[in-house]
Amino acid sequence: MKVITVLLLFFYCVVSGKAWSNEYDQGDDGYRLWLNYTFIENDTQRLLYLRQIANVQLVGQSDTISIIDRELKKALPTLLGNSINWSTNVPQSNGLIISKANSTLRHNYKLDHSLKMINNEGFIIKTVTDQKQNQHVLVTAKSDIGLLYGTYRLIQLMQTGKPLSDVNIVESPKIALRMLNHWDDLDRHTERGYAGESIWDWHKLPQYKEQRYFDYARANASIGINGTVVNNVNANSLILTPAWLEKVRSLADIFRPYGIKIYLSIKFSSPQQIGNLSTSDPIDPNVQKWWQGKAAEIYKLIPDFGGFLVKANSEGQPGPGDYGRTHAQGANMLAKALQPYGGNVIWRAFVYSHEEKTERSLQAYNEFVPLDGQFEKNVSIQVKNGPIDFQPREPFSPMFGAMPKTPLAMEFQITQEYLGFSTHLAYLATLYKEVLDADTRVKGIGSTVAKIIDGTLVNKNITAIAGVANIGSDRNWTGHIFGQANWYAYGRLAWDHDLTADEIAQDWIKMTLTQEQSSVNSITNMMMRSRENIVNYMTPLGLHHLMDTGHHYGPGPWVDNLGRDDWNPVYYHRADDYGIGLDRTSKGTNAVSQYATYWQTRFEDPAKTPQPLLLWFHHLPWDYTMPSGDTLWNELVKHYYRGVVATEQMEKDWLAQKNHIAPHQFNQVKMALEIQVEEAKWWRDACVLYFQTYSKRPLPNGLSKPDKSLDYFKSLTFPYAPGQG
Ligand code: GCW
Repeated sequence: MKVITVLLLFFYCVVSGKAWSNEYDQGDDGYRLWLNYTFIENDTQRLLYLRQIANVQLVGQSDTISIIDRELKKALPTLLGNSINWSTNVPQSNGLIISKANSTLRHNYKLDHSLKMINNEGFIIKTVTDQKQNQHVLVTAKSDIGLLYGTYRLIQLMQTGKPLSDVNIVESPKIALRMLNHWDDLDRHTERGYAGESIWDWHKLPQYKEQRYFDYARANASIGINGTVVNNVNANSLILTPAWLEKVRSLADIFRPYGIKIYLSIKFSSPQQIGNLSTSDPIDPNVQKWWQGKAAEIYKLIPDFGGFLVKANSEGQPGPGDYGRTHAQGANMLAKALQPYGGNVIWRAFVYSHEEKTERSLQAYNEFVPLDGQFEKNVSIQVKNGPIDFQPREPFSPMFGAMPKTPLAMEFQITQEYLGFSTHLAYLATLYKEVLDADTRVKGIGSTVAKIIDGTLVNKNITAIAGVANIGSDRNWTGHIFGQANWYAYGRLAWDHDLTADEIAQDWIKMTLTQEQSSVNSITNMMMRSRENIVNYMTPLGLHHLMDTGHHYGPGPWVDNLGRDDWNPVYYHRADDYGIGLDRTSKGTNAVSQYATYWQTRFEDPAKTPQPLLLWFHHLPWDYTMPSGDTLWNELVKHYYRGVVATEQMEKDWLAQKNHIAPHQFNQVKMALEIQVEEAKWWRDACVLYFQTYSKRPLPNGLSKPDKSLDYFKSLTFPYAPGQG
């Protein structure tokens, strides 16, 4: 009897993936990410799927096809709670066919038109009827990788309860290089990483291939990420030595069948550091030869190596500027070394210098825009979404649209350096969308940032997008369960920037947390508001860079003693007895001049500047009248308080989901939210008290006073805060 009960219980757990019987069995701990193939509870939907695809024919032979095979064998029986018939022939009744487009398929199912619309990574998912009147779901593509992407999409449709009865999806990625950038050091420290150590255990590579590397590749492939830069842009030249290249090769071999190319961040001074040369000057023939030799060595090991990512002459990194050469001269020297093999150079535009007296937000544009047209065709310039540095909110970088002859890649930050590390719930798809959809107006209405990076506004050789990864050795990959949503959303948007943040959130929740619709709605709601909450309690109304020194953890608006002006928060908020904000109009730093006329006229005038960016562009008196009729001071304070109230609400909303979420996941988020509520108050109180020393005005009526003093907040130190540079 006992045995039967245990067996039944075991069976139930396996099938439902949802029974948590005791404290050691807490259900999903987050490791599975969105590839959570739980039994589809809805009987009608499940039966429908079973009728449609219980017979599967997978055609082809390659490592990628084997991955598809494994994925389907993992997903289908679990999702459907039933066994599936696998066959090498066309299903004799309704079924699923996965096959590259051959002439029979083209002819039988009239695929020619659809095939013309997809590129090599694209896929078609289509309901078709064969001569015997059987209905099949057909997944087809031009390549095995396309089939893999199509398979993941099919599984996603099922995980999210979408119908397969009349499906007709014809899709290709809108951007060619969809990359993750890991800021991982070779000693496993991760710069701005908050999810444990680096996932790369370099010491044990090349031989020891952790399961996590395969799971990483699988997760990325499932959302269409096809490139990864495995080491920090603050690079260590060791990565290019033979022993390390062997390690890199080992990872590249794992990633290849998942369609992921490996890239490396390189140190510009490598010829001196590891090549025994006396210079790294890009016009020196020996330096050029050294890089050519290095490229040859790399491609021998990794024939599909993606290329180099370069941070040069930025924050102390070496670069062509050390020899009086331009970024173009530096990038082109590397580009030429990679050209014989089809590799790319991705050169970062994140440069600023405090010797340069121009205000920081102008500097990247000033340095790069004059070089437009001078780069080799395999170079793209990677630009951070805003002109400063991944703040909770920034305007779009004026570089987008200003270099029509140069491919510009987007750099987003997925890791939450300035958004509460891995304890604050910040769904970043809303931030990404805000930037991608921003209309630069450089070529009239509709000149969105997305169209500039995907090459539709001006044709580009290379289209690319990068996300600074939030992945680490933590069991749940990203520290915060909701950090997974940002990895996921980044991938989905890199593939298709026309998706909405809302629909991506819903998919992610259904695939990761719960299928219960009321829960999905409530959690979507939390996610959609989460980033704005953070803006409110950290940097409302266009304020920015108020984070504390070095580690960027918590508030430090008072910091004014760092070696460089532009590392000090006071440089950015400029609070004084008169008012607050940085005047970037023509009367101030004139950063507005870098935008198209449409935006110049708006940003120049506080009444026309979008309110969320007000203090980014203007220094305004404390009594400035806001559109609400309130004073600027009152509005500012109210935003801070609103941010806290909304965070408390988010906590309540989460607690109400208890019965719908696996206990382990539920508790992780609950604990993080407790921290977040505390820290939201900390941000609010520290900032309000500090700004009050200038405004000298009382808090608006009805708001309770902070219970700690400004001195208390100033006294806090965090010597071992994670992720420091
Ligand atoms: O956001 C800043 C970070 C640095 C980082 C730099 C960059 C990798 O504080 O840690 O360095 O940007 O993007 O290069």
